[in-house]
Amino acid sequence: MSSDPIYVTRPHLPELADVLPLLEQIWDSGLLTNNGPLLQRFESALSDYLGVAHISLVANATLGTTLAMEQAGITSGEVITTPFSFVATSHSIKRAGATPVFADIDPVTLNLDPASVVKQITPDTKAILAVHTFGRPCDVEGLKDVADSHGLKLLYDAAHAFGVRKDGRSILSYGDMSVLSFHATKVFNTFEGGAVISPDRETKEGVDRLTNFGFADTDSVEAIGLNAKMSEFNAAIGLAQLCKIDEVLAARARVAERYMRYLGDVPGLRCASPTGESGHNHYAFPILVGPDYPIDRDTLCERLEQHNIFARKYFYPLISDMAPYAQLPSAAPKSLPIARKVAAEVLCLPLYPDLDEATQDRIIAQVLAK
Ligand code: T4K
Repeated sequence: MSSDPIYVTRPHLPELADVLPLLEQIWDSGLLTNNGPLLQRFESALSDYLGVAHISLVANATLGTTLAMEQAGITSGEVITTPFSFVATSHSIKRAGATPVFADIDPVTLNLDPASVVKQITPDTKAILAVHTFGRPCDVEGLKDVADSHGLKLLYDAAHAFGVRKDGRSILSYGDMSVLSFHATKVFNTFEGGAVISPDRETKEGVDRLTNFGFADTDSVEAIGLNAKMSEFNAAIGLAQLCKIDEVLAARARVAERYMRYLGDVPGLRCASPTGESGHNHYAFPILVGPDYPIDRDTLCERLEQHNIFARKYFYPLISDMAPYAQLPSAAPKSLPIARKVAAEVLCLPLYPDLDEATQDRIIAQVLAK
């Protein structure tokens, strides 16, 4: 049996044969960044693939979400968000100039619970920033009702949600704006990268300006933008990745379905991102290690590590327990009971397209061991 370390994810790399002609174009043209030809091609190809019209490519999702907040006018006041996410979600709110306010999550979807969001609304609330956690769609209708009835903007951190669809429609088309991540660890990667999805051309142009220092044209700067541009190299990787993305998604589904077959009925374990739902991208395979399982989550994680299997506690600790946020009133220990329980039980098992069955069997055997 191989003892090579098994990480929670292993980035999918494009075929070199698909990348090299694109790199040659960069070398020939000398155009390395600043809205170059490959970036424009990638934006258009992605727009066709995802079925959303207005995409702005960015350097990463953290900058993308910060700029989306700014473009939506959310630069002060409060933004209601989930504590059960990667810390970048709250950092983007703070970086845009607003304050995160944490609401609790739904125990089944692990996404922001609209009923808990309502309880946190104050006269200072400006927006909701929800996360399609592990690629599972939020209650988009419930959140829209809350946002509409209180005059709030609704933005989605869709870092995990590449290719996810709901009712035949891209999940990225819900809400005011959405932001994808193309980080190495994501379903679709450009090494580093991301995209902001806007509802119309005018909003997209606003995001594009903010991404490029606020330049409207060579002679005029209209906003205090950032440098959040994607380079031609990352765009080349993205174009090459698109050639194989359907195979990647199918391979992820096979791995997830196999986990489900072996772990779906284990007493005390809940597979929290069920397979079989249409429009799923199998971003991760989170299990919840409950009190009826023979050992607790941390002990299971350590047991796996002893066998060179590096599952990850995404997302523990909660963002609301991290130093920059722990003093906020909405982060109080008695708040957020469901998020707290989930964070104490969650463990994401390794899932990536070329996880072979023998390696997956090693993981499953350790989860099932008495
Ligand atoms: N919103 C949400 C909900 C997010 O999950 C994220 C990012 C963001 C926003 C922000 O998106 P970006 O600004 O990054 O576009 C990782 C990623 O760095 C982070 O992007 C991701 N979420 C988060 C969930 O995971 P770490 O610190 O846990 O990653 P790391 O380096 O420990 O990698 C995990 C495992 O992956 C490693 O054990 C080995 C493997 N790996 C990783 C990399 C980077 C590789 O095999 N190759 C690699 O190149 O944060």
